[in-house]
Amino acid sequence: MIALALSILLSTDTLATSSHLIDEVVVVSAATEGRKRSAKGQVASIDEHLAELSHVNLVRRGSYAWEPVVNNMATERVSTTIDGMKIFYACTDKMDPVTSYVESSNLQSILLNSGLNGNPQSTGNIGGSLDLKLRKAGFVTSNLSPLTSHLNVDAGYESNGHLQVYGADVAVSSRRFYTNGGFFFRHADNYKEGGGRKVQFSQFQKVNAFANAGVKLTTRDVLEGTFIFDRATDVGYPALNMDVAKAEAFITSLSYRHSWYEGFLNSWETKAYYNHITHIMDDTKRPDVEIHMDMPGKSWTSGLYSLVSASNGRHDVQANYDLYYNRLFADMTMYPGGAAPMYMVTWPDVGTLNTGLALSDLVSLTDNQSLKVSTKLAFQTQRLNNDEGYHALEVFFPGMKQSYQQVTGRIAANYQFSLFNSQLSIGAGWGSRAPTVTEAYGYYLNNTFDQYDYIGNPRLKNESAIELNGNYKLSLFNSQLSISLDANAFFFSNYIIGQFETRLSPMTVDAEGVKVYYNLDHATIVNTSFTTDWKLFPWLTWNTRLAYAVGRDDQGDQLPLISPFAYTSGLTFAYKRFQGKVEVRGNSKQVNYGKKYGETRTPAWAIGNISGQYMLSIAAHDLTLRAGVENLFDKRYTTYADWCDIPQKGRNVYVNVSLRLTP
Ligand SMILES: [Cu+2]
Repeated sequence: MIALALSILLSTDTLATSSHLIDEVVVVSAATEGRKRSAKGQVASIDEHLAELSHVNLVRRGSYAWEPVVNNMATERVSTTIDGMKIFYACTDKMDPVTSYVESSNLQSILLNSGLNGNPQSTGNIGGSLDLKLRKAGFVTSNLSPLTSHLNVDAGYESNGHLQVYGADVAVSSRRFYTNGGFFFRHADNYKEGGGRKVQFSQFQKVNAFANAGVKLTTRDVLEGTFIFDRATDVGYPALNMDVAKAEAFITSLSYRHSWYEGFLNSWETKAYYNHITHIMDDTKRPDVEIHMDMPGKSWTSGLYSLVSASNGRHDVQANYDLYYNRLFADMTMYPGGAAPMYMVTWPDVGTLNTGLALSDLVSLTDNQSLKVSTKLAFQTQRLNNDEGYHALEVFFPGMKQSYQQVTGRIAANYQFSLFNSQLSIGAGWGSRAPTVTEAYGYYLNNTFDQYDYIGNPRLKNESAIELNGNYKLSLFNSQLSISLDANAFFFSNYIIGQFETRLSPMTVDAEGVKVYYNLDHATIVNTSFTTDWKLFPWLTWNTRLAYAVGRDDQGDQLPLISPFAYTSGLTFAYKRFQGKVEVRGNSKQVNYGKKYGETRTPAWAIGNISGQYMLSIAAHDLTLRAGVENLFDKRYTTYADWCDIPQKGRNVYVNVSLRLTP
């Protein structure tokens, strides 16, 4: 296990991940034996790939752009980066998590660090961090062929919502140079819930183009550039009052890497990046809009990081310095019939300058013991650049400043011990986060989940948490059966959540009232899971996973959006080039739900899925055919994470084909 961890860390071109039990990877493109992967292959959406990670749940507001929740913590407590680049969403209603601005064809894999013990290049947060690893063709390393090239073509169709997916990309590599790039297109109409009723405003369309290139300046020096353009249009959000006319991202980076092939130092990579996001909401297609609104949002981020990796037989050290500047601006214009339009600034052009230093060391103590230690310290300055927005907020917080400084940090250690057929991992950490722009400076942001208008609070203190985690894995019967138990607990101080403010009245028609973000003295979130993986026969594997979580505030009341008891059980068959799977997944009735925070109880549900895959190779070309049925019995159901209880998809039959041509 440790040897594997070291070999992965030492090769700079593969995933820079330790195989500590707290880390998880889902492979997006190209099959890698033994790794998690969506049954739909590379045609699956990013959201479907994320769903394969056991620490991840997804909040749905429609059939597009689901919000990843890690360890039962949403966006505020999760860091998401693209190849180490910081990027911030531009919607005040969380319609566009960062993961919605990439496509499966852009990515090699998604790496999850659970909790506070993150890798230095993912900026880290209390709940965990997701790093989306870009797919780069890479240089030719063998002497057999000086030049290689591939052409990938993907096409997919899903019956429910007539989802169509088309993608094509090319890659060319030599010893000194590589480039790859391609296009991706998705289009879906309204989907049908179980029973056949159409869910209005659940359509979407997305186009994506990407390009990467690398050049070896010397045998030790590499220059790499990446570029992604992503545009979603006509995206419906059945759980919200508005849709999206356009959500567009432009993501680019340039990096320089020096490698050493002997000695303590391995590599030193410095990357500069820039991205911007434009998000335009649209309510013109909704039938009964009382007051039409325009609500655009914008996010710009530029930054750099410089990462040094070093190792000897005992230590694997990484040090990362990072710096970024982000600007977030959103406003709203309301058009009441007959009266003059009303204008307000909802995110007051907040400029955030953040800089930090992170260190990690994976120490091999003995052949069967290792210790991973990581730490980060960051300084942040925020300034409200829009005077109108600043003065509007100042009415509620007299004497508030126009700029704020925060210091955040984290430190964590994880010890892993292997003995014969078992592995034990225990860890502890402390970390803090600064309030988000919405939590600190948001202005009358309507939340359809509890029907309140939310106002930010510039006087919030940083939230912090102590994390304890443990994982035990046991292999039995010559490794044919593996059982693992996983648990983590987060003890928060100054937990940030919206609280009802009786003195204020709402702006949104039909809103229940106004909530302002405050710090709760303490809160607790505990996650547990139990997994078995049993190879019954060489051709048949049985996997089961059970998960249970609890979240409590300082009064002992339930926090909202905490998963009820969840289970998955599946049988995977493999015979020659064929692979098939049948599975059942479901949730128990939501016994503990955040009633105080406007959450309603979700009933129990269970669904069945089947999928199959057939691989064919002709000469050097590969053809993969996949087909399956989701929600086999067309059950009408909604999960605890479905915003405003919008129903999930009914029965869905899908087919897709991936072709890889190697001339
Ligand atoms: Cu939006």
